[in-house]
Amino acid sequence: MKVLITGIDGYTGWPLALHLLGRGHEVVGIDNFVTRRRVKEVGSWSATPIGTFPRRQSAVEELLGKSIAFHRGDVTNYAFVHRVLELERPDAVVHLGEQRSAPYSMIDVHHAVRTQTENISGTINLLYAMRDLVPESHLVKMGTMGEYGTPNIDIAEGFFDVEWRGRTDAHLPFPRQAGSWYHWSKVHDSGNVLFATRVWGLRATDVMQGVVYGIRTPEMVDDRLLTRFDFDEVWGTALNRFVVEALLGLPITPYGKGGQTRGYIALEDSMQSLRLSVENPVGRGEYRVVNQFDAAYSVNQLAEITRDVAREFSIEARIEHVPNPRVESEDHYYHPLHEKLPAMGYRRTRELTEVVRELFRDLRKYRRRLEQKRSVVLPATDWRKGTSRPAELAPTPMPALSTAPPTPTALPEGSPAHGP
Ligand code: USQ
Repeated sequence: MKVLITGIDGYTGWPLALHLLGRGHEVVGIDNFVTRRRVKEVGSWSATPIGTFPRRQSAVEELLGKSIAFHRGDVTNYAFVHRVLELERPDAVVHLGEQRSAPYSMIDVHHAVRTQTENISGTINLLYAMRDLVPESHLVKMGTMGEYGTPNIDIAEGFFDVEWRGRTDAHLPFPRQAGSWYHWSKVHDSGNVLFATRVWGLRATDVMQGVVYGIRTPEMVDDRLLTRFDFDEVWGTALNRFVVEALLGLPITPYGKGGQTRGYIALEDSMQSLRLSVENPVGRGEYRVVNQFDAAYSVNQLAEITRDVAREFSIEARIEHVPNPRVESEDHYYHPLHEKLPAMGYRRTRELTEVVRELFRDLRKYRRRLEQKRSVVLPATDWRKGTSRPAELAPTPMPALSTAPPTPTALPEGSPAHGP
């Protein structure tokens, strides 16, 4: 299959490209390198020193004997999206090219508006271009388990049957109660994708993914093939950050009581899941929701596992509950269903503790890079205040939504030279 990945330069986009190539698929990518710039904006960088995109492409050619076609550009630019789809005519589009950080969206009004404008308009652009150019193609859209929030009942896999005031309705969307402007942007996307499948008969899978952890997949046979790894308070996620905190001698930081429970999945198994959704497309007009995670853990459990594994590496890590910068339940019921991926053949391959060991082993190598950014690890972005360290997080102007003619899609030699 020919698969277009938007956001191919990112934490999951890059390993997905390697994984699909390894399974014999043809891969085309889009990225505008905005995550590289925004991680810099908060004063951080990837723990792994990832190369420029042309270097990544060369490494794939040299080490794997495969090639990745690439178009540098922004999915919020409709002309660009239209041009790429017209040229490439993919069988599937995996849409990962969105602003993915909840804390980033909560920094201030500019970051909130930017998150929702970019995420929602990028998805609508893709939907229109797919309708007009590749109506048979299958959209695999990255959503989030965070769309559902933490209700006091089991969480359905997208839809459920409801009985109310003596009447029943089958297959109503399960209620969404997101916890950040970012998570709400995914809720709005879900409604828009569902609508497009109904009115235009598009095919779509909406992936409700839990928190992803880990640093490597089997295709990363050389350091030049590693993916980015974020650990700062804005771009890093819970378990990955806990390992970095332990390595740096900082306290491991469950927010508040630490009973916040989420679904988690290892990077490698996230790749397996996305591939299965791509390889098992839905029919025309069908909108499938997949809950993509392996098991639920509270942040207290993750903190304890990290502390215990740290001991194996002779590190005495300390767990310190810090005031919760977010507004969220810290002690709640959590039982989401996840039955569709196993029905497609999904099998968990990575145990969490084993991946935590791998994180300690791999990250020791990048300790100096972590040390240099230790000041941005501890929490700072506060959900209630909607602001943070102003000097470092000054909002940059909103980019105008482009109506310009198609931009050149070829990557000029050496142009995306942003460092990690
Ligand atoms: N948390 C801590 N201490 C920390 C960091 C996080 O206790 O140092 C807590 C948070 O308060 C939250 C939980 O850990 O309750 C998860 O937070 P997170 O930062 O790991 O993940 P989140 O902000 O929810 O977002 C991440 C990804 C996002 C994806 C989402 C899946 O950044 O792109 O959509 O995970 S989910 O969490 O299922 O919504």
